[in-house]
Amino acid sequence: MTAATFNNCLPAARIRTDDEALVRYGRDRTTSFVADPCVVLLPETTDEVVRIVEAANRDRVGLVPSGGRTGLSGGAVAGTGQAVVSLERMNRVLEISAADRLVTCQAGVITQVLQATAEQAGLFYPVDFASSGSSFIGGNIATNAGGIRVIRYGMTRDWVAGLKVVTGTGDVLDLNHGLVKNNTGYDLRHLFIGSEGTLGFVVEATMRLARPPEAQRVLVLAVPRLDDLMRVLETFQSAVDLSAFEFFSELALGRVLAHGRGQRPFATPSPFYALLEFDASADDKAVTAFEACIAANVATDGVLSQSDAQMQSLWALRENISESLAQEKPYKNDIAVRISDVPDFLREVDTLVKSRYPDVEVAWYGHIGDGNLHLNILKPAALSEPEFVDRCHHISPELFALVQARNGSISAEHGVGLLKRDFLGYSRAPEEIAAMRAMKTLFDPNGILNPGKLL
Ligand code: 2HG
Ligand code: ZN
Repeated sequence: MTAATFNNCLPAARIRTDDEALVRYGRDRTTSFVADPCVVLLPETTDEVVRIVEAANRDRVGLVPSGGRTGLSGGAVAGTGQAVVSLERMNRVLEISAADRLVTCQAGVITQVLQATAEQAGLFYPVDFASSGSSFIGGNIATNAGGIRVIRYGMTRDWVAGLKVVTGTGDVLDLNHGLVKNNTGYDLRHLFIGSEGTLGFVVEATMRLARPPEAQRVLVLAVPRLDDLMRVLETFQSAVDLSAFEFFSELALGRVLAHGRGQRPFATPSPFYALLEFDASADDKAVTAFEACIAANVATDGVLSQSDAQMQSLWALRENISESLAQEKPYKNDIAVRISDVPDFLREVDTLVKSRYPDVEVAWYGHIGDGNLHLNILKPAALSEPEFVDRCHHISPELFALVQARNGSISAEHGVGLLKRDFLGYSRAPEEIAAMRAMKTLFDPNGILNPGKLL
């Protein structure tokens, strides 16, 4: 395949074949897949995306949609001869309507820009995560990104009121138009959310906005046992509306501290920590819940933020974990079960890991209030990356069998991409996968969109 396929789609300056571009745009944050694109395309309009799709169909070139490339499942890794289509030039906020509480923007708008735009209009875009400074709204939609406040505000899907997509056939679908109520049959919008670029390019989105929250407080607790985390959750949830309920292990915290990205919250280390966020007006109730946790010995210490700066530094302990582990090239697991299954599931996974793989280190953390655990298996220094990945592929089936036994998800928020594609059957039934393939054929009959991902 050559870049010449796209010569009539875009001005030459936005068709890049230089090594710097091929390396930079060819991959996401994963490191174990080979990226080898032949060209990077930088469209500025929906028409240009349509022309790119038409040319790719004619010459059968695979197109890899590229946003902020913060993904952790290889969804934006371009294989040999494939063309990267970066949406970074489609980065305009098009309209904000306070009366509708809606903002319409192009796919390449950075999450933090969307948040700031909402704030300037006295509104609030609540979906938030550590990579919000570089992730794009289009990528968030393509992966149905979750993050740290799902317990209160839900996933990206819950905020998409309208969507413009270019399908694999080059059709432009303008879906739902920002309506609140629209019962006119299949809601195609939801098919494209979380489709990981396999059905179409998200080019524009209309996102819902909310009333800004009141001032928040962050509480970090020392929790002696994994099981106790759920007792802490129950105790607090019955007293206050939580905006976040996160957890992390001492091992995960240790890596953040070692990289100078945070300070120990209490003098005495604890095996696990819970991080809770709630409205400052609920302080008294939170203190009562905290005392109940101490009395029940499910928490042994705690620190409550007294200022915005302290709130940020407590959040840093959790939000900097992924980055602090990155150089150890961990094998990422992003799994979820129902909240009621979490305690037993945690015990099973912990037992499996400790008994079968005593020599691997596991950093535990995640959005435990959503039943979502990030379990990062750390690469022993002595193993090469391919050896390590191969070994983890042996661990994964056992772990995923436990997930499957509880009808859980092998990818709660990062998506399937290349990393989890071979394991999709642990979370989706054969009939579901067949239906997904049929949809893929409908919207992308020549299989040009993000080939090899998800299915
Ligand atoms: C987080 O919750 C992100 O910090 C990244 O989803 C998780 O790197 C990970 O495994
Ligand atoms: Zn996460």
